[in-house]
Amino acid sequence: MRTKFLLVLVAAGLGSGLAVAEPPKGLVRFAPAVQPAADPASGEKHALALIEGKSGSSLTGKAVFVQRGNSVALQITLENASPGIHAIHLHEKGDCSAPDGMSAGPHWNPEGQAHGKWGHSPFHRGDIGNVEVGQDGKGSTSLTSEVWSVGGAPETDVTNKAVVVHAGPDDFATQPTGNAGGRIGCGVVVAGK
Ligand SMILES: [Cu+2]
Ligand SMILES: [Zn+2]
Repeated sequence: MRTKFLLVLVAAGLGSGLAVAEPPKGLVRFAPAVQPAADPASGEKHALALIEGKSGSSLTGKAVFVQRGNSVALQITLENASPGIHAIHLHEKGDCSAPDGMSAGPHWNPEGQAHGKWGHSPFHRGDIGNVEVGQDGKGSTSLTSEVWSVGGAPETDVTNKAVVVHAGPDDFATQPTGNAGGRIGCGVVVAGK
């Protein structure tokens, strides 16, 4: 009888212990859902390219894509780059394996247009433009596009493309490259990060 009474007490104690422990667990699980990589509640879709140095450059950087509705916002930040003006494009192959970045192929151009300057037709869908890198090796640029998607129709989808940084500036005229020189940085655009 006494043993049974103790067991009941122990069971009740365990029960209340669990009851106390459970809510914090639930909160811990719930909290990260407020800002996940891809948020189904807000409809946002995210993609990320981590840019690594190519052709002997020690450049690092990242490109963050966020789709809200029909608009994709891109933010690119570079570090450890050589000071000056550098062209940046989306190239059609999500392959940065080659030491010179050539594995990324040509500019992403699903509409078969001429190379040019973003927003001034004609231009490639991958013609992001130029970024200025300061004496501190840092540079950044941003762009909002209505003709891109994150994971949408193939002719709009930025994922599995490559963000390529060039040694020189894009002249927005020379076909089909903008005469931007070698490839000093490359990063594959990956969805959901
Ligand atoms: Cu390029
Ligand atoms: Zn182009």
